[in-house]
Amino acid sequence: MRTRVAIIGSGPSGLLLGQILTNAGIDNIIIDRVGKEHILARVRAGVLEEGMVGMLDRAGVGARMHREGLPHDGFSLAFDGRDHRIDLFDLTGGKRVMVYGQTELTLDLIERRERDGGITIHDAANVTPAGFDGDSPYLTYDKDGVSHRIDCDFIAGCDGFHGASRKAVPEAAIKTFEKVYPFGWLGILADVPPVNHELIYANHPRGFALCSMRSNTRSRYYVQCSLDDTVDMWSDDRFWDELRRRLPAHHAEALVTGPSFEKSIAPLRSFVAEPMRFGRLFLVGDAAHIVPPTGAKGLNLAASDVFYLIEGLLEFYQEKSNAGLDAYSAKALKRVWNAVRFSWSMTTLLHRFPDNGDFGQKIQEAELDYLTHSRAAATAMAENYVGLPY
Ligand code: FAS
Ligand code: PHB
Repeated sequence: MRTRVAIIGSGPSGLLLGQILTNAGIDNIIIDRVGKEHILARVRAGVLEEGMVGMLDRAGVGARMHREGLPHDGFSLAFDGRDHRIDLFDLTGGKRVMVYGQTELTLDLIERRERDGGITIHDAANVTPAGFDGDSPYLTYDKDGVSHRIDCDFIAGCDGFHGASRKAVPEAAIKTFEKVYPFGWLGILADVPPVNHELIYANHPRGFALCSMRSNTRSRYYVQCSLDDTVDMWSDDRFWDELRRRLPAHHAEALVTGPSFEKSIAPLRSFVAEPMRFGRLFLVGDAAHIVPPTGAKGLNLAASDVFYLIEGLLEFYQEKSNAGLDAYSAKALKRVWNAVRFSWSMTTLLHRFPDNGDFGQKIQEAELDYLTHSRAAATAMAENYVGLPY
């Protein structure tokens, strides 16, 4: 087989890149090691920056998001028994975020690709990028006991943190930066109305909690938990009780509970690989960087990576210029590090760290108090939350 751009990974990065390439008439193949059902069963992000909304519109898959998504003009910080709204729309001069589940946008992208007849190879084993240090890169993979090869002009490594792309890069050619946080997020989905019309990020001495949603009838809640915890240690009753204890009383009393239908624990880390380009291999999204979900940046960074890579590929094919591809890594990393910093700062501000002690809790509460009384401080948080420009 031969294509222009071979994309490893059929998550949001790979699907978004593939669709915009297809719309531009640039041939591409997506290959993934799992099936569509597995991809759609993953529950992840929920908050989209305007940049991501724009990229989904550009891909031609924004209709259901605009119909069913929830535009949010603000969120609340809860601490010391009270909460305070961060008015994103006012503080950023009219910007907002869109609440729309990653699962839904992934389905929208998959269905559009299928309608367009785009090639996606699922359940491919041993996907291996090769030859990307020259002008004739290719992939090899196994499927149904047969080995295959795809020759291409470029390889996009959209295969997430545990993927094959970054691992195919010679160790001497890549530098990684990592910080692992000493706790995880226990998340549930339940078909109950959200406790609030906007998100609530809670700092409590017992630990962080987040009240989010997928619709006006489906809630997404998280509590900080120990890395030693397992899902079966957390009954629904224990979860709801702990969430109530971490929220201000008026929210705890209003909380509508019910049976969860999804429950998982995610570890938190900050990770960046530099550079994000190796000859004709480009790392995109989680393959290149991971952020703690506290700042709602992970999925949104995938969109800005795709934006910069698309710029470079269109210039290459339409103007015979390498300038955009040569600029990809530096442009993407500048925005990545800003998001890594913001996600780190939100995580540091809102979570209970084992070695912080009471002094650390008081410092967090002082910073939260400053945030809720200083327009300058709130503006800095707001402009990072809605997303810095591409
Ligand atoms: P993805 O990991 O989504 O997709 C990678 C794809 O590559 C997968 O389909 C995988 O099967 C495939 N793949 C992997 N290895 C392969 C190989 N060797 N060969 C072929 N295919 C391979 N972000 C937020 O903003 N908010 C959140 O609340 C949030 N929660 C998260 C919870 C979890 C448990 C995780 C892991 C991430 C979470 N994220 C969150 C971040 C998440 O949304 C990512 O940013 C987003 O999925 C990035 O998309 P991709 O880069 O496409 O990577
Ligand atoms: C979610 O709805 O899953 C979500 C929202 C905001 C975050 C993290 C996760 O910061």
